[in-house]
Amino acid sequence: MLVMELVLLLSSNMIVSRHSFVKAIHFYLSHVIANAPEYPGLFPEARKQVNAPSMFFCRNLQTTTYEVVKGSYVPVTQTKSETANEEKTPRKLESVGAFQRLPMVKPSVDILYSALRQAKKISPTKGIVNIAKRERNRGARQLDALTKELGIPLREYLENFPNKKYLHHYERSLIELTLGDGKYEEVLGRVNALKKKVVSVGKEHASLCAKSTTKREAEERLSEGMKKLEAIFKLEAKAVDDLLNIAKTLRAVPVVDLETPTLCLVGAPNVGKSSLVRILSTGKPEVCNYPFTTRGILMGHITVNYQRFQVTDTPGLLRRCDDDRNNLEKLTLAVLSHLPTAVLYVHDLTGECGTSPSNQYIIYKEVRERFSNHLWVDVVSKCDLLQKSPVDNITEDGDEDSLEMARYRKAGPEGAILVSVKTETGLDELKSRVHDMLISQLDKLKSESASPES
Ligand SMILES: Nc1nc2c(ncn2[C@@H]2O[C@H](COP(=O)(O)OP(=O)(O)OP(=O)(O)O)[C@@H](O)[C@H]2O)c(=O)[nH]1
Ligand SMILES: [Mg+2]
Repeated sequence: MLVMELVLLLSSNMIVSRHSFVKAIHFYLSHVIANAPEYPGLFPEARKQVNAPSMFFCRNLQTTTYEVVKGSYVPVTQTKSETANEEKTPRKLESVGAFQRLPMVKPSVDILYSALRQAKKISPTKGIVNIAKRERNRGARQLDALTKELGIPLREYLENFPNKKYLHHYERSLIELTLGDGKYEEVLGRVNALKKKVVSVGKEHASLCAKSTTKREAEERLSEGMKKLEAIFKLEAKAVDDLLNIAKTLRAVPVVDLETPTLCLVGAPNVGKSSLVRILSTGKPEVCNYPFTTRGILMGHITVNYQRFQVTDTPGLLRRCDDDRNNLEKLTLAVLSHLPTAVLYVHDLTGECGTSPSNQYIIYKEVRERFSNHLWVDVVSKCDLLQKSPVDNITEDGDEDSLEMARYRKAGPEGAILVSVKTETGLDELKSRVHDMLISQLDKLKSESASPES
């Protein structure tokens, strides 16, 4: 680089005096030596300069000023515009509801056969008398039409399926957890590749057809192009059908309104969450005596004094670290992390559900701590089965943690309501506590949306 600068200087007649020539040589040598590790003490000021923009002592040579950007020198003009682009206000995250706006994807066979039908209807431009010309015109137009009919729906899907990074955090998590990590982008990538292939092959064959010299040649090229486009589309058609399934799955995810207070039922698997959702709301989730009956986020509604609230049933949480959690458990954590919910935490101390009270206590402590900013009500379920408490005597000589766990095993966390959906015990108190909490949640949401930060 420096040699080139020197040659440039020498050849451009810009070094007008002997003095400048000597200075140029000095400058060149100083840079070479300053960069040589074996001469650390030489030309200290040049050594300082090697990390600074090159300076030129000849008029008109330096046309732009340079500054350091990300460790390399970039002309200021370029830097400014680039930085301006980078500093553009980041695009706002979408609110929830993006899945309801997904385009309707047609099955790949429908796209293909409708495209073939439309293309075959195309007739040559009127007024062409020469048979060969007319035929090649027809062929090129049909191939062009087929390319468009196949490519346009794909382009529309690509434009209307949102970029995951602009989605609300909750919906982004739902995409990852319900479809699998990277699946969404992978399928869109395949659709994009198919679109590009269709366009390039379609164009190529249309142009070949347009160059035919005889009617027969034009017909052959048309038929060849049609077959090729059909084959290409069929080969990768699964990408379109995968996209259709993605849209179906995402559209089926319950719609959450962020401005409506939401009650979220949380607890270990099989503790009776769904049974309570059925009692408290319009939601009718499946109830079964095995863990992970609830395999997604289910929504119901409660109406109190004309005010509508949402209720979500969630999959159960097991005692394990986050890395080991399955996607169902991660869904529950995503709801708690990204939606403004009040929590109804369900504890089953009967030993029926499959998770021991001690393990439930550990899960509870962790979740309670992690989501300490949520409004919260605890409920001990299946109290019809709790004839005798599992721990009769709480020994006062244990440490504080074990005492707390012993108390938990006896009656759940402090203030928990004991309920049974079988005998209807405690349900009135539960409903009243839930309603109070949802009203408080409503006030909380109102004050948050009124605050300048929000
Ligand atoms: N005896 C009794 N059984 C109950 C009560 N509540 C729920 N059950 C039973 O407990 C089992 C689990 O109930 P679910 O409501 O499906 O529990 P869940 O927490 O939603 O379970 P997952 O969705 O698998 O996490 C079912 O067999 C219910 O009939 C109750 O109050 N008393
Ligand atoms: Mg359930």
